[in-house]
Amino acid sequence: MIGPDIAGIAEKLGVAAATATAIPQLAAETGLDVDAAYGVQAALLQRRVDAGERLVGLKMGLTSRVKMAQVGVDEVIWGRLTNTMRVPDGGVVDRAAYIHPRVEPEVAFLLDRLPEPGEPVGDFASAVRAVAPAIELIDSRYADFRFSLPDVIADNTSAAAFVIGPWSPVPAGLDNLGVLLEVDGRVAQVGSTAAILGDPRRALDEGIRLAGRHGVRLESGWVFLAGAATAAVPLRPGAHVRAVVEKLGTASLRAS
Ligand code: OOG
Ligand code: MG
Repeated sequence: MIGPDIAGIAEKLGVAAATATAIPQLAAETGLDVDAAYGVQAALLQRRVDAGERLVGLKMGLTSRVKMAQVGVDEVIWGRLTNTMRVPDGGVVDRAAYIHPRVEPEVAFLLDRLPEPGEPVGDFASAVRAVAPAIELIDSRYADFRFSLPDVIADNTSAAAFVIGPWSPVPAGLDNLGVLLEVDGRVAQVGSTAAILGDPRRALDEGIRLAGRHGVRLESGWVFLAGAATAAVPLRPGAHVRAVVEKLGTASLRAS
């Protein structure tokens, strides 16, 4: 049997993102499994690199129960971040460039010295140079924001844009910090970093392990998003969004 057409699927997803046009789910129809879906993701990244973008980090997805429940997929996943997805803190995103964008509060790590493949992170403070509050803008390329596990992996885990707030030195504990998502000055979501695998530091171990399975090794200088601590909320035109993480501060964006 011939396997799924990885390049063809990447092309469909790439065009959907570039033109902000939703497409039907495609994993069931094409026989795409999780491994092949990460292959599509790699092909999507290659398209971006060919267009001049740079890989700048990695993001985790579905590291919290609320996120799993919101999208109906219960596996931890990871995706790739490129330089053009980064929006300056306080910057404006063009709402019309996305299909049905949602925002969610995240914790970001600036990676430093990573262990050899197969070795545990051990000392978190030497693996991570700094931490920051962050916002991720996700935008599933599938109609109605509905997808299966291989579908969302192939779609680079809905990655679309991200904002990193001010970096701070790694604090003693990261496991129980309050998290707020505010829209136009009103609290839209409340949570705790404990929602992220019990402790967001665990997201790094998972990222190293899961990306390693697909031959991707995390690098010093990369940004790493640990996954949202709360459900995501739709980004409305004109909205002003702030993610506040206790002790770390605030990241913000505005939608045009
Ligand atoms: C998948 C991406 C999930 C997170 O932080 O959990 C994610 C989605 O919700 O569309 O980025
Ligand atoms: Mg996220």
